[in-house]
Amino acid sequence: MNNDFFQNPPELKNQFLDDKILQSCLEWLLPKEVYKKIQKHLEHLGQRAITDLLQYSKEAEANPPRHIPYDPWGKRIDHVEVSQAWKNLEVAAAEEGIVASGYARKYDEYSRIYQAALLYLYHPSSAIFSCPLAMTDGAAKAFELFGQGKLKKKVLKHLTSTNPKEFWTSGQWMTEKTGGSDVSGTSTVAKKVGKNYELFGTKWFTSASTSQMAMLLAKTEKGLSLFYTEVRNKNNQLNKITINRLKDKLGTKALPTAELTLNGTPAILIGEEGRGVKNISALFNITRLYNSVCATANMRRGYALANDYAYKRKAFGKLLIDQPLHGHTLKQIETDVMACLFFTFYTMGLQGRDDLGKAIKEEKLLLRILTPLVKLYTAKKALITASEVLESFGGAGYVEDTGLPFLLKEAQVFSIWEGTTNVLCLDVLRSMQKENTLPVFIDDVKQKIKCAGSNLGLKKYIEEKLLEINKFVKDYSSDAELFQTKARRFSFMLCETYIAALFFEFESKNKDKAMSEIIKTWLLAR
Ligand code: UCC
Repeated sequence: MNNDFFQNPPELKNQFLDDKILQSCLEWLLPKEVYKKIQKHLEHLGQRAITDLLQYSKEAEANPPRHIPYDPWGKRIDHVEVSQAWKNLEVAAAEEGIVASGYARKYDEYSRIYQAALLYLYHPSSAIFSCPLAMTDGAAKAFELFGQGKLKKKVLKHLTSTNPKEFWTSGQWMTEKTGGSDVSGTSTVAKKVGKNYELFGTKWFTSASTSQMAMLLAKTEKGLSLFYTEVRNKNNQLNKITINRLKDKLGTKALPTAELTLNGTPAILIGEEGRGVKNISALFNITRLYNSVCATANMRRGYALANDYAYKRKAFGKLLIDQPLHGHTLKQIETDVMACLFFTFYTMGLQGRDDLGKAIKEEKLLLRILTPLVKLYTAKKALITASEVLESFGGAGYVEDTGLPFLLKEAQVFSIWEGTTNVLCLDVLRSMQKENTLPVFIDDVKQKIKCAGSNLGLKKYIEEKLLEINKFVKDYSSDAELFQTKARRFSFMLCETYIAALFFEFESKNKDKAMSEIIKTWLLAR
């Protein structure tokens, strides 16, 4: 018996050049000249994702943050120590313009698609620094919509800077002990002092406790309202904030998520008083899109590793890739990556149009319903995919130092934070009831299958789904409670109908056989 036997580990290639699905999607969604202009940057980031960023990400994971409540002499300091690697990931995020690209709007309405591509390449090698970036972008959006005067200018300048020395990240402190889904139970109080406020309360889940600022909800006489606070004062001390402890989480280990208490923290009201939930929805609709991009990116990283390994590992006398069932399993993963990528990037494109005020009423409504849909769908798919990816490595997928379990632990968070699957399904119903989004959704799908596509199987599938959706609404909409119990099935049905419609439209323009094969496999699995 040869006891020198070992397996060759999976290797990653340039994460842009190696990703034909991403390239096809960008080719489809972007004008030629825009795609041409951004390719160099994507190639550069695709390379960083397998070199320095990957290394930082591993180091940041191996050196999680530490809360130091007191200095050696007994003074309360609440220092959160983070690794140099985590700091490097922040520098890289600023330099690469992950948030800034969405606001510099160099590529007009296509800037969000460009941003999505950057985030997609950055995220899997970021130790989830993408989380602070999501909240930063959300805060920038909230400021763009509701901010005023000098403060708006100052905050936007920091949040959208590409200079690491100027760049700020923002926290989003919503969750209290009563829970993260039903924020109506928020007990943090805002007391008016002069023109501004002081906040008192405890925030139970505050990701990115090292951010320079945070957006949060607190109660005033008129109800829940949205506030802005700077985490540190001019002397770089916490602004009347006590960090109680850091959370010990399943994954996202490098991310300093804290429980903290506000003891009169100075804050400024953003937007209309008493409209806190509505106003913060502008923020979490952005973080939900980030979540979708990152969930999809996690899937793609898993696929890249599993696929590479399948060309190296032999079992039963053949390479894994030549084992029909294993090869098919990998193809299924690839189809899910493509479905999630197309769904997410298309929705980001709508966000880009909305940012620029170019979205017409119907597009705004479409964006409203697609945002929870894409978030819930990609999050669930990411979890299933991560589990499948680990399995495709056999025992190695279950061993920590292969780095593979990381994919599964990270994937679990996507369906929890920024709205659980159920919360989002109910948001889909909310959007239908309050804003009548479904007719626009259906019209858009119908419009998409009017194009010159030739995939008749796909068209038939979509037409059947549209009938099913209609029947569903007819059967259940008179009984709100019953409709809620069916909301998951309904939401997933909407997602797959929309993905099919996107594929149909894509195929009418793109004749790449490899992409059509993936779409065929996707359809066969329905
Ligand atoms: O903070 C967290 C951790 C941060 C980590 C960030 C990671 C980022 C991703 C990283 C990628 C790698 S976790 C906490 C997350 N929590 C949430 O996301 C909240 C989840 N809960 C919900 O979404 C609920 O559905 C609530 C809070 C919105 C429900 O509250 P209410 O009070 O029952 O809401 P209402 O009364 O139904 O809605 C109040 C208003 C209504 O408008 P008006 O008043 O005009 O009728 C709604 O139509 O808000 C409107 N509204 C929305 N508008 C509610 N949801 C939305 C929406 N999504 N879009 C637009």
